[in-house]
Amino acid sequence: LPEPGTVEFKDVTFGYPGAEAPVLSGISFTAKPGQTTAIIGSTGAGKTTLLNLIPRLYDATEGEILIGGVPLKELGREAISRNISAVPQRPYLFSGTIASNLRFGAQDASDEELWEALDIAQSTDFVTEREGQLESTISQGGTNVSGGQRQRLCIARALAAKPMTYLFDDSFSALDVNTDAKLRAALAEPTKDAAVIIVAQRVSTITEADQILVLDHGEIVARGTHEELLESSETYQEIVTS
Ligand code: DCP
Ligand code: MG
Repeated sequence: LPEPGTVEFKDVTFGYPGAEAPVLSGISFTAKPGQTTAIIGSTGAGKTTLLNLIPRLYDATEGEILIGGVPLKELGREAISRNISAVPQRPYLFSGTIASNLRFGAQDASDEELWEALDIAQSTDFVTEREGQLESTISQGGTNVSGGQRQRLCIARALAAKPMTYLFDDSFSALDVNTDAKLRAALAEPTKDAAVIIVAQRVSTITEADQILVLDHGEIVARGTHEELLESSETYQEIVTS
């Protein structure tokens, strides 16, 4: 059996209910623990759709997705939410305290563990400055924090759950270059044994990935490291220079 946390797509096709054409076709790849798999492609290519199939927001129309060698459908909801943390493209905070937002998926986390997650997510400063700190209140939808702060709190929430698989959907886009770099460096240690899948718009953020999948109109048109793709893929070259 593959290692726990391994994500395998086997010839996956997916179409939204009622739509004529599939949004994803013939998707096959393996995301291994200890590695970063990046997915890049233009808007509408199907990146978010692909990620959303992993925690079963939707089910594949054809083909199979396995986690640690077990088909998703046999794994059960509870195991899926325990093992996978997803930071969605539009990160969402609930009305409630920062602590309760961070404990979504990590009910047993101590305050100390929450502060550790906040530290990695470059959020210690702004949480410390808020009255009540961990107990300070987030309004519905997180409108009383900035977009970048919301993004970082959702990253901290994902870290607090200590999953085997991390899904980041364009999760670093609202951060300035400096914070982005610090956060990514800090993520290396806590995610070192996990399978990490990162969707990105900017190539600059994924050049170090172990494998990059280039998605175009719902198909993987090229794959490899940054250096390999610069040589082999015109689509990748276009993304790099755009
Ligand atoms: N789509 C749909 N119904 C939804 C979501 C998406 O019909 N509920 C369609 C719109 C696109 C295609 O599926 O044609 C792929 O959408 P994605 O959101 O998966 O695309 P990306 O994530 O790649 O785009 P972006 O980079 O803009 O986030
Ligand atoms: Mg998307």
